Amino acid sequence: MNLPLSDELIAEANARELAALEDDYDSLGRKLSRTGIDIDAIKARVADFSVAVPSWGAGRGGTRFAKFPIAGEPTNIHEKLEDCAVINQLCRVTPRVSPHFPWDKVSDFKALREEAADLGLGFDAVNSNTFQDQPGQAHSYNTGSLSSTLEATRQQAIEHNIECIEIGQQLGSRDLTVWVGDGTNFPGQQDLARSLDRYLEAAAQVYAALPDDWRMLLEHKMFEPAFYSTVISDWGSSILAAQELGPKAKCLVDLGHHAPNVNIEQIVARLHRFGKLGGFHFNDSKYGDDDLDSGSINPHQLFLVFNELVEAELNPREGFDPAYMIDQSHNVTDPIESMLSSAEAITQCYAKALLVDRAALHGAQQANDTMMAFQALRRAYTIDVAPILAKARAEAGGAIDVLGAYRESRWRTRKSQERKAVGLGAGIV
Ligand code: PSV
Ligand code: MN
Repeated sequence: MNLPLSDELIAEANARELAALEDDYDSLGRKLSRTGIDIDAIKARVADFSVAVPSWGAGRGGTRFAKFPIAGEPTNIHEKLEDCAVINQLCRVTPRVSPHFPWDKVSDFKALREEAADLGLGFDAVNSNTFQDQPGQAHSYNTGSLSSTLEATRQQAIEHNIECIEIGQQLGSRDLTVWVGDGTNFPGQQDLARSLDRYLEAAAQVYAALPDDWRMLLEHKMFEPAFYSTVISDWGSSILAAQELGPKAKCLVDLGHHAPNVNIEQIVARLHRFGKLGGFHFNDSKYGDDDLDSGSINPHQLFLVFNELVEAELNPREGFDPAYMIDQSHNVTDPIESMLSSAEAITQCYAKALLVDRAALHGAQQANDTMMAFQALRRAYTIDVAPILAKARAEAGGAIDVLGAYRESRWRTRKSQERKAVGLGAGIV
């Protein structure tokens, strides 16, 4: 393996932090043991946890209005993989990359898989893109894609999704994530029922091309780019479509794709109850699909989502194996730093959810003791689990202080001397 940062740099940085970490870890261990929790057992669960990073998250996303690139940003999938390898080398919880096509298209996917493996990375869900037109494309998606009224356009979208599956097979993926931007901006623009019929009929053809051990993850989104209606607008449409398509179709929850204030943790519980919880796109939002860093606005909601996921782990329904992924747009930070910070926030919420005294919670729920049920969650939420994560990371070869070690490596400055500048213009790629 050929990891991008020097192991010595990480080891030296860790040596400076180790004594304080041991002290904090031991102190937390004593505190947890008073309530019968073995800190090493929690650390082992944390060490097993992982979340994929999106290839498109390695660059500055920009908004509809502008993009402000930084020097040293990756300009192609090879450079994106390098940056993802830096993230995983430091935090050790992001060993897989989720690619997006055609953005990440190369001529030799076998070689790309080997290149990733050499960087300590594998591939996660492949994402199709039928929400933009590409140069030379025969049919525009301006009428939608899988739900377009135009047969040739639907066919093109079906073929693109099938091509993504074929690419994914070469990369070692086993999930196809399908998000369509299909929808309308005006009342009456499309027949709301018939557009769903067309989507279902086309999606069934993609589903039919799935290998036996593959899943199709349906990602819903209530608005943008369509602002009046979207075809797969909410978890209801998503689960109905997944049920109609078959057992390999599951729902993917992107935290930013709901109506404001909706109870996402309840959606998670519902989807799990019906065996349809397939995956997540973690991010945070204040107003809509803001794609802000995970846990930066509402870490408590993230904790409550993980609380449901730990409940789900304890009561698995058929095929419970959600694909965890980050999906963010970094507009004002170094994307590597944002993903390091998000991976930490996500793993912290998982660790806190593991600390919930389930017997106390379930007992209080059964006895209708509202305050004690709430306190069972609150007690876990307020524990600072950072030493558990840092220790698990250091033991796996990662950095105790991920951002400190990253800055010390001067990775971005070094890359700014090697990589060509990315163009201006808006949008994620
Ligand atoms: C759509 O907003 C989305 O969340 C989907 O996951 C896309 O594939 C991704 O963002 C990247 O644009
Ligand atoms: Mn998403």
